[in-house]
Parts: sequence; C-alpha cells; structure tokens
Amino acid sequence: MLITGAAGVVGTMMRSRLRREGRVLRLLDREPLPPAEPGEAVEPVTGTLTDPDVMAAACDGVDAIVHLGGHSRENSWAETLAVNIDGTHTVLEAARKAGVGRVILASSNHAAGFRLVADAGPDGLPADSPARPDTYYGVSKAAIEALGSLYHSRFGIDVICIRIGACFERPSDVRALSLWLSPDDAGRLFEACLGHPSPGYRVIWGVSANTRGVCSLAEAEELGYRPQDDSERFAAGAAPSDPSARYLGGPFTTAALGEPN
Ligand code: 15L
Repeated sequence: MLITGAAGVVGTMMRSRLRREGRVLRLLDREPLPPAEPGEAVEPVTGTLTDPDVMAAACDGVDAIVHLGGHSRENSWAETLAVNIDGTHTVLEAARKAGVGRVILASSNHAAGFRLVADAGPDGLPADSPARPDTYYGVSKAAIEALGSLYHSRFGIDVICIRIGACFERPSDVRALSLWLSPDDAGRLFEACLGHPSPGYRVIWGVSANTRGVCSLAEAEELGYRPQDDSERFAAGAAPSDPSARYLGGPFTTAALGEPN
C-alpha cells in the first residue's frame, strides 16, 4: 500500500496507525522520511507526486493508495493547480497504469466550505452535499473529487473521497469541535475504506462522533467506519471561533484568496 504525503500532518499520524501484520507501507514524500524502525515494514521514498516517473515507480506492486499529498491549506492558484489538481491527476494516471484497484483521496470540508452550518439537519450535512468551495484550496478538493469520479467511471478503480474535517491531535477552537477527526478515528476510517469489499465511488465525511458534529456519519458508517472519539472532552479548553464559523469552512471563507495561510 502507498501513502502519498507521508511526512505531512495526517501522513505522519497514520504511519503507526495503518501498520498491519503482512502489510508493507510504501511512504512517499518530497521531504525525507524517518527510516524504518526495527520490525517496521515500510519503504520510504523521497520524491514528488507531480513527477509521473516517481509516481510510476511508487505505484509498482501496490494494491491501494492513500493520497494525502499536496498543499493542505490555501496557496497561489498556480501552486494549487500544479500540486493539488495536476498532482492528483498524475497519481490517478499512475494508479491506472499500474493496475492499482483502490485510491482513497483526501478531500476536505473546504470543498463545501460555504455550506451553512445552520443547514445541517439532525443527521448532519449529507456527505455528497454539492461543492461550495471557500478557497482555491477548496476548489482543488472539489476538482479531485471529480477526477476520482472520472477514474472510477472510466476505469473501474474504487475511489473514496474523504472530506476531512480537522484532523489534529486535539481540536483547537469551537469550530473544530464540530469537525474534529481524531487521529485514531482517522486510522479506523482509512481501514474501513481499505477493507470494504467493493465501495465503487463514494464521497464521505471524515469526522469523529462529535457531540457538536454537523456532518453526517451515515455514509462513512455504511463502509464499516465506527468512530470512537468525541471532541467534547476538549470543549472547556477550546478557543472561541469568530462569526465566519457560521460556514463550514470557518476562517477559510474570509482569508485572502490565493495567499498562503
Ligand atoms: C483542512 O483542510 C486543512 O488541511 C487543515 O489544516 C485544517 O485547516 C482543516 O481543513 C480545517 O478546516 O480546520
């Protein structure tokens, strides 16, 4: 199995959590990765996912890809286009050529960042809520969901797009209490996506079972995800959020477009 962006925030947290008996984790990042620990079945590879030759080699012999690589926040249009959109096309093309059967794409709440939190019914906003990007970054996530759909429909690759909420060790502010995906639940979610016999193409939210949750869990639960964490235990220490939190994307909806944040 291949993880792109393995040195990033989520990639780093998944390295130990996606460790399984008999599974070799090939870890790709443009930044050097910590070497394999004794007994750890990993193959660190340094290279950029925007390079088709690097991706072809990285996909060789792989059964599934967890694609976490790319810019994880707002950036210039040129960077966002090159790394997030064109880069994901390069990943999917390499997957197709190498016969990789399953690709899990890290989408984001920012693909639908201008959805109003107040529109979430009792079951939360549906995971296939049409895109309402809040940034160029959000546009790139909507675009990779569309690319994933294309590669499923044309080539039969199982593609699951996870609209990740806020995946950190702990939620930092009140908005993040609604969107938190604990690292352990993220591991559970990726395992569910990897283990389902035939998911086809899906868009799901990546969140924990948060008391203040605003995103539907039903679509991820259909895949077998059983979240065990709730952000509420961090509520007392959470910083207040500004009024932008009426939108799912919170501060991304007001940040300067195209400027790294
Ligand atoms: C994201 O998509 C980012 O990758 C992450 O850094 C957070 O900003 C998160 O969204 C969020 O909405 O809090």
